[in-house]
Amino acid sequence: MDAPKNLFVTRPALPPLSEFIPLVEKIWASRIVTNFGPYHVQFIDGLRQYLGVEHISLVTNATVGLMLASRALGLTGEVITTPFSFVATGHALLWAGLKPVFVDINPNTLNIDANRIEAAITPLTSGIMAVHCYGRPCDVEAIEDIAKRHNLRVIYDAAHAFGIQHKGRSVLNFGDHAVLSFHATKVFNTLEGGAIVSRSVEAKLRIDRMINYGIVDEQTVESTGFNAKMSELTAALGTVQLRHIDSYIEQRRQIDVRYRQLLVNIPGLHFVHPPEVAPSNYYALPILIGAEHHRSRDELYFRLREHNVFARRYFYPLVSDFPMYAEPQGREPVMPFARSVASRVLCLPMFPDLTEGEQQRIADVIRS
Ligand code: T4K
Repeated sequence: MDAPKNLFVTRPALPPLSEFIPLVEKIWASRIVTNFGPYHVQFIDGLRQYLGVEHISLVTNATVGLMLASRALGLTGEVITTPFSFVATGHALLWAGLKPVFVDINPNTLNIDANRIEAAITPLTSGIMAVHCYGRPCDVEAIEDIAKRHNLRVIYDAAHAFGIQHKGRSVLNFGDHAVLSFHATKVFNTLEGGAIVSRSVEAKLRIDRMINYGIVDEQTVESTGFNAKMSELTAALGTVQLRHIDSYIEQRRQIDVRYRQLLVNIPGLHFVHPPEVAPSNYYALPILIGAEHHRSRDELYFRLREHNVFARRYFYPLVSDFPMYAEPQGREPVMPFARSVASRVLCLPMFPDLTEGEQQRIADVIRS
């Protein structure tokens, strides 16, 4: 008998190739292939409308976006952040020459616990980099209040937060900058890519120069900028993906509903997000495996792998546990909630074309 098909934690949603090819032909004919060409402009317009944000700059990926946003804001010294994220969040700070200071998470939202931020502020703190983990909004009002009172800048790592609304407006409108990822693994993807959302036209202009070596004009360079420009091919793909994003999210919603039916009443298996939490983009399907489950989280992870189901422990280990973040002995941050969640979390396959049969297969392995 053939081995069952590999089911990965995610699979990029791609539009019909026939929709993309005519755009590639136009790019080939025009020879305008990068440096803020017509598809770049068109993609920005589409995103502004879809997301409900004013000022957007396109970048090659979110990691570089986070790094450049930190530089553009002139952050120095220490930046308060969450340990429960993909390693890119911390790495972007290190690349910007900053020291990440890790603060524990709220065990319900898995986002940085705003109530613990003030205790971590020192005279060296210049900013906060918070993550809307799995697309669930941070406590943006509390963070804004703290930032105002302590004169700190705020960057949201919104890699997971495409299309997320908070109290009737885009969550991307909070903070000095919010940074999206359009990586293949994301709800909205352009293979690689990302965007930086700015609060003002001046801030956007600073970012636009920052992603183009700091160039103002042929004779003027205002900052030590970088090259983070999105190519025309990527931007063109983005314009096509925008036509399909609503259906991708709807398919994800249906998968989320089915998982909750298939995995109901399993002792020790808890969904991170209650079903009533809305609106979501259904970026991931994180579950927590507690002591009452008949397997540990890692036993379940390996059991699924034996059946060709490649669930992932996002985010384990904690960012703060990687060697480049090590603190001298006795000065390690104490973060019991983040540590506990990292030891129990498992993200199940979640992508638009996951079939009912495949979901049943995953549920059968978990129950067996
Ligand atoms: N901030 C946060 C909070 C993030 O989660 C991320 C990225 C970033 C910042 C940085 O964003 P970017 O700089 O990437 O724009 C993946 C992604 O590479 C990464 O973008 C993502 N977060 C992270 C959560 O997941 P890996 O190393 O776990 O990916 P990988 O290659 O193991 O892929 C996961 C599964 O996806 C594979 O098992 C199969 C499937 N897959 C993957 C790719 C790349 C495909 O089916 N096709 C593909 O082309 O990091």
